[in-house]
Amino acid sequence: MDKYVVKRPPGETGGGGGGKRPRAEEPASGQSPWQEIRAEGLSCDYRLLFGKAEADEIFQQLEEEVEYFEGDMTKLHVFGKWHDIPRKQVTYGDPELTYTYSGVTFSPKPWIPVLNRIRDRITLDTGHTFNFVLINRYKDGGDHIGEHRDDERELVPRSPIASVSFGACRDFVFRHCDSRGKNATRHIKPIKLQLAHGSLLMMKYPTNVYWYHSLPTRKRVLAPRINLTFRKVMTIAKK
Ligand SMILES: O=C(O)CCC(=O)C(=O)O
Repeated sequence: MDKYVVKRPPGETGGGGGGKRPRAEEPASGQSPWQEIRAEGLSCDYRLLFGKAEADEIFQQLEEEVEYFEGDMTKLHVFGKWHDIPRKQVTYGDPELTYTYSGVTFSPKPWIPVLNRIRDRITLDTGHTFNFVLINRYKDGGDHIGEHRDDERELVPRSPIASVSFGACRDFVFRHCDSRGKNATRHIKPIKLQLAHGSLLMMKYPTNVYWYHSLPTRKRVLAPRINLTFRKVMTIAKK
């Protein structure tokens, strides 16, 4: 199977039900209907969570209030070598939590009001709660994130990841684990989405078991983008 499906609720007009690249229109205010993105082993839901005016305001607040990691925290350990990450990054969350990503263990900074505002909105909208967020800031289309899965051991098994985006609309690509690189055993088409300003992508189980995702470089994109992935991390009692 190399097809995926974008479903809209019955009666929904405009855009049809099988578009390949879900790109949300911008309603004057508030939310758009959910688009269900389904393929073998992939289950995601996408919608505009914030209308333009609110998304603009939140983007500005994030720019003013989020403090990104500096120094050694801006490096990644990949195949035995340290690299500067091609974007800015930081984690916020409940005290005591830690999260290891590409060889680096992150301790979250304490929650700030703008992050609680976004987190509360996601919970209101989806019923899911989150205790941790990883924030990535891409200054322009040269900044990117390589193919990976969000399958860290610290995550609560089967919990969804809520990915909220502000700023420049960027392409986001899912690739099935059997269809990667020279050793691919199957030909499953990648799934390409565009993540718009104020949008929410819910990545549900088992998406991160079978599918890698990336945000590729896009030289024509000149504006910044901020992405926040809200996660549920296990709290382990300290001895
Ligand atoms: O910026 C994005 O949309 C992707 C971020 C991401 O892949 C991650 O936080 O794991």
